[in-house]
Amino acid sequence: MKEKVSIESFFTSIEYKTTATSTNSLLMQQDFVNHAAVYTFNQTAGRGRLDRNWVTIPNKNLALSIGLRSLSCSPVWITAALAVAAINTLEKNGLTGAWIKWPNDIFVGQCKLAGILTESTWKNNKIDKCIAGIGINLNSTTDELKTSIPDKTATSFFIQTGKEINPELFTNSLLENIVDCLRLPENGNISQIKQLWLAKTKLIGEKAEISEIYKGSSTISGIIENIDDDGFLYLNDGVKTSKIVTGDVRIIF
Ligand code: BT5
Repeated sequence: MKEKVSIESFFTSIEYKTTATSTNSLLMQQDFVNHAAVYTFNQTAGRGRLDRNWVTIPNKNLALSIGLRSLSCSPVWITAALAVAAINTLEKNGLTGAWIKWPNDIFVGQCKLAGILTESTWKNNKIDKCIAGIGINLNSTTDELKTSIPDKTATSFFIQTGKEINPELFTNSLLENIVDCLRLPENGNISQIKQLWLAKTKLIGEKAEISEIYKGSSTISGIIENIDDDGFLYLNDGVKTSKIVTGDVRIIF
């Protein structure tokens, strides 16, 4: 077991913003040293993958991004570390049953509670900055989410537990868990974080439909067999196994 590292010694800066357009975009523009974190409870132009919108109900939900200069593993496992850390934090605060939906979502049942966006910039064929941002619905109500999010599958900590949570305390605890999880991969060895990730995902062995977003959203369905060390998913459609690079997964319950 590694000795614990405090968030203050891991991050060279932890910045709280009363409002921000997108915490990922903020860190993209900053010339931070080592590791930095930025968070707000009022993100006005949150981004998902493929320029989709990420909605933050003002002062109810968390938008947090971390920026890393040196990586001990590929960005896929940074996303995984954030997801595992988020689930650990939710569990510690009494929300059980949250699970990771590959590649970047946290669900409870069939509803989305959080999403992660990991982006990198490159210099001299090396990653210069890796920015991983997580949006978590904390205290929003069913009505607030229903009126703001088009696909109507969103949920929150409050909806799931019936309890409001102190966003500041949650953020602090999440950052502590993030530091613990980010320190697991060493020299590219991702076995520990992969094991934890696998324990928190429901996907392996499940019947699913996947739309492969970079292939004109063509859809394939079958049984999810595996995820490899590069974070790619393997789906068997009954005839053959295909490698899925990225996509939107729907488990067929
Ligand atoms: C994501 O994209 O789920 C990644 C979201 C990352 C947000 C964080 S917040 C901090 C940082 N700063 C940013 O600007 N972004 C990151 P994707 O898998 O593409 O899912 C986007 C879809 O989720 C949308 O098209 C909606 O259908 C749905 N959605 C949007 N807001 C939601 C919310 N608050 N709760 C649940 N679902 C939501």
